[in-house]
Amino acid sequence: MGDQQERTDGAVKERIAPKTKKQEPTLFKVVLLNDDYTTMDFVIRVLEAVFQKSPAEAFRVMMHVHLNGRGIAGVYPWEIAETKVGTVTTMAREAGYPLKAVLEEG
Ligand code: TYC
Repeated sequence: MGDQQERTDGAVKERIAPKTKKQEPTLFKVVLLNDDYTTMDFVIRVLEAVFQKSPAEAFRVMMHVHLNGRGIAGVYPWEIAETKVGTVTTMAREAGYPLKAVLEEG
């Protein structure tokens, strides 16, 4: 038996965590912002590729952002939301568009 190992004479030590109510992970909205230069087609493509929207839903969200200035592309736990913002930004810059996505808690 290694030095680190405790001798328990075969007894099984259990430490039962106190029952706490399971916390829901905090969710973050990925919000798309309107601009005058990104094409409607590109925004639709991003919504389909990054946010798994159907063509009809992608069109609806894009038009909402176009008309209202901003709109929710999706709601995710922090790491996923953050990654999606990065993916949108990379795709947009590579295509030469200023499209912006931001995170919002809640
Ligand atoms: N306003 C853009 C245009 O008229 C389209 C657009 C929609 C851009 C949504 C960004 O997040 C956006 N070409």
